[in-house]
Amino acid sequence: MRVLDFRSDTVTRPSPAMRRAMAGAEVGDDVYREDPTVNRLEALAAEMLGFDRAVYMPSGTMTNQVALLAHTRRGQEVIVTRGAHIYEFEPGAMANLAGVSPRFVSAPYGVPDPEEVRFAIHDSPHQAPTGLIALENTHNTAGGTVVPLEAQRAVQEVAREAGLPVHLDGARLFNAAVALGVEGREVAAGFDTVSICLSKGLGAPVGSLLLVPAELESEVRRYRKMLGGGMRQAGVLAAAGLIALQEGPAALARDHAMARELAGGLVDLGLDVDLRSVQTNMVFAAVPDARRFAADLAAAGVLINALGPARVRFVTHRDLPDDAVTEALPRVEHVLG
Ligand code: TLP
Repeated sequence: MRVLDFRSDTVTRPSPAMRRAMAGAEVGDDVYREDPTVNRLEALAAEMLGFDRAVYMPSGTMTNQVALLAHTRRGQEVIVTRGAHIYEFEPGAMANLAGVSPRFVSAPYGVPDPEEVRFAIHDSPHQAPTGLIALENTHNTAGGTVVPLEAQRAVQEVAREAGLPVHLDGARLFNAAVALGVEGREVAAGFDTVSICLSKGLGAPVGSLLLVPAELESEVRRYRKMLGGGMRQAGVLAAAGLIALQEGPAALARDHAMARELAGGLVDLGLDVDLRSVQTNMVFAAVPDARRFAADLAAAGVLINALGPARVRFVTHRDLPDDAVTEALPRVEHVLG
């Protein structure tokens, strides 16, 4: 039986072209800024996304946490959307490293209400002062949903009035861009820093980039080194990252179409899927016992993740065969009995 892995787009493996590029990559010591392949990747990312500089790091967790370190002081609050990855899935790093606490705002479909954000900003002797506002696009736990550009701009405006920086966790920024039919730089516009991941739907084996203004670069490089992210001859990885950045975005529309097909099929089987949330490469379904459902489905050769007691997530990606949905649905039907 062929195993179909819908757990995450992080499971994608480097393509043969990536492996060839990795084998032949020109390298140097990146901590001295002497790795030509990393330098090329950083320059390309900065150019594509309209920023002064990009800094290559091992993971999206590191790019997010370095951004927090660069923007905030200990004891401050960071305004985050409910369910944001930067808080939920980055093992308490926010408290442990930057020493900041989250102030949650509700965000149906990943979209916060700017007035709620305005109200969440604190600047009084009685409350922790706000240091940063962080958005996520696409918003993972909201369903892989797209935050519209106007909604981003509304929050940026509130931040600007309050003199606060805004960070975007754009781990799947190109999924948002493809769904909106715009260039990546339009999704990245107006933020002080943006994190993007090459290792998800774009298909690189490893790597994320933090997009920064020139004046933050040296501090960001220092924090990267402090956290153990000075990777020396990282060009062997960046070589795959270059292909991911150049060729990955155009391939994402297929993943999105596959997610829509899967969502429709799951609904036809009687599963509870909010179709309005199926906007990119994720499908969340409500089930009575998520762990049990995921385990039963794994036994049938379909891997998914339980993302709540009664919520499972399917993620589509480039390593799934074209007929993955056709093959998966009868197995889901079998598990549903
Ligand atoms: N997300 C992973 C898990 O950690 C949940 C996944 O399978 O979706 N921001 C967002 C929005 C993410 O979804 C992720 C990874 C990250 C940051 C962290 O990236 P890495 O795994 O490179 O540290």
